[in-house]
Amino acid sequence: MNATTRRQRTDPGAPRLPLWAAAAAGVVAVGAALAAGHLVAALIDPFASPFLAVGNTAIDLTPHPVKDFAIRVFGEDDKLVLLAGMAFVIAGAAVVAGLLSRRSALPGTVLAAALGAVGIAAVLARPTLGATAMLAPATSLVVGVVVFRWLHRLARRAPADATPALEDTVDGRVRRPLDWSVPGLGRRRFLITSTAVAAAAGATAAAGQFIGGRVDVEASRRAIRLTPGEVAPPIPEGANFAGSGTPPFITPNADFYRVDTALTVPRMRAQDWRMRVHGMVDRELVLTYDDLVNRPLVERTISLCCVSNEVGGPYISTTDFIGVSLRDILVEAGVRPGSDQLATRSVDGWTCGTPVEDIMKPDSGALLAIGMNGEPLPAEHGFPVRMVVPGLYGFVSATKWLVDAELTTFADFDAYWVKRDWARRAPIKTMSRVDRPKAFEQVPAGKFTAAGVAWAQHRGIDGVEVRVDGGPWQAATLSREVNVDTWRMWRAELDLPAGSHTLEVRATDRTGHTQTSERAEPIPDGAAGWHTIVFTARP
Ligand SMILES: Nc1nc2c(c(=O)[nH]1)N[C@H]1C(S)=C(S)[C@@H](COP(=O)(O)O)O[C@H]1N2
Ligand SMILES: [Mo]
Repeated sequence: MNATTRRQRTDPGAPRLPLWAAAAAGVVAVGAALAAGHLVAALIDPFASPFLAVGNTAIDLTPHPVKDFAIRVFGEDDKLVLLAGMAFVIAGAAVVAGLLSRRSALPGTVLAAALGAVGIAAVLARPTLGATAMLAPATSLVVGVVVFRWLHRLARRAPADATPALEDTVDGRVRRPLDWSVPGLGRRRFLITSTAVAAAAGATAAAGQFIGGRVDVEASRRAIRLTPGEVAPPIPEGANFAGSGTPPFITPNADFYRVDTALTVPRMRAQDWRMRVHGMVDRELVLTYDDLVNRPLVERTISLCCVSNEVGGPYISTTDFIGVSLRDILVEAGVRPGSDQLATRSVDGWTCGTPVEDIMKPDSGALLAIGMNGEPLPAEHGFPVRMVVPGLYGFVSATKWLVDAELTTFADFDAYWVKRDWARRAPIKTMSRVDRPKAFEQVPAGKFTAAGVAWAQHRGIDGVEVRVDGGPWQAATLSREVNVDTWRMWRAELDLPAGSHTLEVRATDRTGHTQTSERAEPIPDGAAGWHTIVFTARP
């Protein structure tokens, strides 16, 4: 580097790039960096994509009140909102990197490298990624820095092709802002190059997306036929109150609630699935998908629900799970005395801890589930294999994309949500919900049928009562019980004078426990209290 260029880089009087060219260099370089990292990741492990790794790490680091808020406000779109927000922040950082570099490429280079370092840190923080995964964010860092400096140099050279007026030069150097209004060859070269780089980045990202998604989960699902030896009894007449405004007894797979920390749904083919059962066992087992299919398959109707469900919330669904007895598998492995926790891990690194006793009870109903409503599990519900333990909230029992099971103790291991202050043990609380009327609905005064659902999995619902405006409790009619592990519908005939009303509901389970009015937040072990609806009867 000669003395003139050195002076030019640090000299505050040096000519400056136009704003738009500086910003474009930043944005195009960062886009190219992300795209290159995404493509390299697709060849190694799609989770190593710096963009996704940063997103997944953001989810893991988000304090639970924020996560709760995101789930409440954005529901199942929360991940889309996160990705869009990240894209916005990164694009903003890229613009800033460009704008700080109107004279010298140094600030932008440092910022591009810093963004790359964030990607590396995020990939390092992913629990399931090995050392080779680091290639993806490292590629991003290098591509970001190189492309930024290249475009920056092109941009600075551009106006040099236009001959500056004599009065604008001092010591042969241009002293005014680079005049890009002169449509010289150089300006065109910068525009064409940055557009080409942007297009190449788009194609690279698309290739990464395509290659990363090449694991053909749908073909693997389609090839599977599940024929349980023991089928679930059909849902009896009178179990379903859907005509009264409650959900259908069996939730269609597409409507089944979804809660997980996975930014992108893990994609694994059944033929690639292996699960090791190890830890405090007499015999380690390694199971394949064929091993499961060749065991006795049972079908059980079970209501799954999420600990994050607010009183009156939607995170409960019911399905016919098909699977093999988890108890039988643990019996085969031989659980050593002293082991009180089954620690399970998903392919994306999420972990879960389940009390061994809840699985080993002869009537536990715990499954390694492979099917839902006659089909192989949908990818977003854990294909190929997940766990289900009736009576426990999902975060302590329902590992999706399950790949590892270790017998351990509660003293020795804390699972994902336990590390984030949720409870170690979390049986589902007895709960009831009003589905009709809806909050603030206007209904005709006079005779009106209110309806809803109640659940107390593994204990069973024995009664539901409602009361209007704090009056006497009135018994609701219950739907026929399917089994103690599913929800039960209720309905109640009301006689409503015109005006505003409050409707409250409470359930009693088969242990004789009645829900109390005492409210509890979902954290740490599930919401409690009476679902209360305010509505209006019009004359
Ligand atoms: N791998 C993995 N499994 C998981 C989770 C997760 O975040 N990752 N979330 C759990 C929680 S909190 C619940 S409530 C259930 C939800 O299962 P569903 O999405 O099939 O309804 O999955 C459980 N299994
Ligand atoms: Mo959950």
